[in-house]
Amino acid sequence: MSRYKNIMTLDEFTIQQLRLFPHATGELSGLLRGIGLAAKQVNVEVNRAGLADILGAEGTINVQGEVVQKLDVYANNVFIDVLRSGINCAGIVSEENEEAVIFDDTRSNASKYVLLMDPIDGSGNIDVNISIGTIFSVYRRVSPTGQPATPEDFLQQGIKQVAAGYVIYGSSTMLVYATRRGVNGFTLDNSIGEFYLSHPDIRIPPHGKFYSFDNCYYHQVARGIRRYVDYCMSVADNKAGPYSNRYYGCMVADVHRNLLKGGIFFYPAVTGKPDGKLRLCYECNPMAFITEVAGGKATNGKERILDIQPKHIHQRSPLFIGSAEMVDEAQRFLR
Ligand code: AHM
Ligand code: MG
Repeated sequence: MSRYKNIMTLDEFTIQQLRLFPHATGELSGLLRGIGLAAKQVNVEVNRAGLADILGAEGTINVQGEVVQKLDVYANNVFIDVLRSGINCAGIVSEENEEAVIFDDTRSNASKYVLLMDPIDGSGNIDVNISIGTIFSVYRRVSPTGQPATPEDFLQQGIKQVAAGYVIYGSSTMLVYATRRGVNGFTLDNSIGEFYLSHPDIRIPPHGKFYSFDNCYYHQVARGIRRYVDYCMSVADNKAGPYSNRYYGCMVADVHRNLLKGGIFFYPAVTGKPDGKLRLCYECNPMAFITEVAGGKATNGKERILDIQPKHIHQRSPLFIGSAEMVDEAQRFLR
């Protein structure tokens, strides 16, 4: 029985979803519950991050006699360990690992899913106690089950995602995930360690008042983008504006706010970064999938993000993402 009357936990929700499909095996539900468990473990460590100096710097031995790890390394290990010991994932691609981590044991090889993730997004915020996130993306393998996962399993177009989500470690910790059926947000009740369905069926407003862009790049972007930024700030040209600027240095936090309130986030090509900064497979694609299911849009400026065929697991892509009308508006300036 739920602690809050008529509010489901993450586990209850995934099981309820499973019941809607009589032929479902429960594997995706199990994988999502594993992600929820890993997120709770990371959350505990995120909450202690401010004590890092007391507990010891990276590489030193802490009071428990353990080697202190950087939070992104720690989070990476937690997600890999939890999903490796489960039976619902055949392997993981992570921002922290050069190569895919293939689990290659009998139970994992039998799984039809693989996962891609950025264990800590916005890692520059860790030391200053500002929101950070975890991003994940789930695909059905293209290789046959019963064998180890292959590189092709991880190099699929974003449109093929089965589920995608993020965890935001903020003033509250939330897990938001999307399947084709919808986007749902769960808030962690720290006192009992359960995620509760706090934001059912999230829909992104078609227009909003926020633009999220690192203005330090203003002089390093294409002319069309400069003109679009001018438009965002304009009082005369922009009838709905000027838009307020919000930029946390954590895409998860920016996209999350825009998802709930309406807005646009963009990280375009800048001088020295011809493809921007963000990674296609485990940053742009999952956020694009969530945003599209919620009714928004995501493009690299020329092409829909979810249609891009990845060539390399760590490749980068420019990204314009958010409220549908605002992404369309931005695109008019890019042409
Ligand atoms: P990270 O995964 O190494 O933290 O990098 C991704 C982050 C995004 O969350 C954020 O929007 C961007 O990098 C900030 O970069 P910049 O400082 O160039 O604006
Ligand atoms: Mg990141």
